[in-house]
Amino acid sequence: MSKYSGLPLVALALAVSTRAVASDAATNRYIVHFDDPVAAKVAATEMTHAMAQRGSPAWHLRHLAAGGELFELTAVEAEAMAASKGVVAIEEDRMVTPAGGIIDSLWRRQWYMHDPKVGIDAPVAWVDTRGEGAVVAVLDTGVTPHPEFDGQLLPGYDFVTDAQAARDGTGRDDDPTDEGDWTEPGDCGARQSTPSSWHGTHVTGIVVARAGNRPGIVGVAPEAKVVPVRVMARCGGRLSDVADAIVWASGGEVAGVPSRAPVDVINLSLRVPGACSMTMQRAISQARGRGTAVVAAAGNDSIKASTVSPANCPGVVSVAALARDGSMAWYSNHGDGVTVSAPGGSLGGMGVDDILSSVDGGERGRQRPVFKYYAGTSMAAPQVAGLVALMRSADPLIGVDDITTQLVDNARPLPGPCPKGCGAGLIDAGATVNAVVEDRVLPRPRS
Ligand SMILES: [Ca+2]
Ligand SMILES: [Ca+2]
Repeated sequence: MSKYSGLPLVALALAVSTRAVASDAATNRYIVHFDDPVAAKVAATEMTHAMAQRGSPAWHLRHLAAGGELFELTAVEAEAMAASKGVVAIEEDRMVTPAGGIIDSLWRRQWYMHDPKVGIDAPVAWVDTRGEGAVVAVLDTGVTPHPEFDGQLLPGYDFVTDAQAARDGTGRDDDPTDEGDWTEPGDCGARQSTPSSWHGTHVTGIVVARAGNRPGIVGVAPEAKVVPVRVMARCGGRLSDVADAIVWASGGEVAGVPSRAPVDVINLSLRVPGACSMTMQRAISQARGRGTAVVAAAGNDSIKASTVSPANCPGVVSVAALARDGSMAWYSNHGDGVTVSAPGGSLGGMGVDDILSSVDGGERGRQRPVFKYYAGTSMAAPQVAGLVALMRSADPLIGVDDITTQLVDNARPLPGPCPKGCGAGLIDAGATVNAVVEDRVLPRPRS
């Protein structure tokens, strides 16, 4: 007869599942706290002896540095111990999971982040880093206020020289807010009017939407920062403004604009038909020379990526789009000009098969922050830019060429057909960041 068996059972912070109680022999780990820490070890040893004498599959494992004795116990022994003299609490030694849970309510709709077959496997990368210390410049239509951007943005700039297209009454200025790119019939050579796209807000959310605020989404690099740079407005933007913005974001001098430190990566979800212009190539080469990686959308023209710029500019990581089933998206540019692929959405009328991110709800001007599904290589590229931010966070010294190599070497085989060419395959954030971390520890051989 045990010396504890006759005592009344009083549960003191005892977390015993009903399943554990049902099986007398099953053991679990418990941390036992005694009112007298000095006497605790002695008491623990005595209890172990007592349990051993009555043949219980339970034992004392060790003393915890913060106080408390770790036991392997059956539920019956745990209940008895809870009632023992000098025991003030018994707690289950619970499993702790990395990075906590994701509470953002729209997370499950972000298939592009976590789908086992066609997602980029972002949560695996987050075990190592969520992008702390890395900076991404998004050269786009600007940004609108959104709860997903609270604390996520660094000061940006408006590089749109055309004040009329910009709709803010000024040329260049330090406010990158998107004023809307809606069009009237006849604008931009189109017969019909179009609503504002809030394109830059969508792209920015994919990179850096905050984690842990509900309701909402999570960006690929939620602890990184975005520098919003406005280069497009009504009817698009000028090559000259984009080139200046690339120089500025990468730490170069642009007349009349206060310079900034080079960002880690520039995202260009934009394209112009034709060969890579000297203007674009010079800007991109300078940026890379200052250590800034450049990621560009392959384009949505269903043609060869090598025929649109800046996807075809040397040194650029160009990104094709995959549909929900893992095959090449029907609209995506493709072929030799593609470096890697990322989910871009099916664009088949089913919104849920597209890419969910942040936008404004206004048809013309800004109204309120919302979330919408968009599809395109514009949505695929910022997933790669976000991954580059994770890579730079894991290894701030990784060079622009090694970034491309790691993205290519760690891409997964395409989950679906792409006979026209989708580059090295589907980016794999987990594998890529793991490889960068490994190479950071072990010096990489250089030729
Ligand atoms: Ca302006
Ligand atoms: Ca969020």
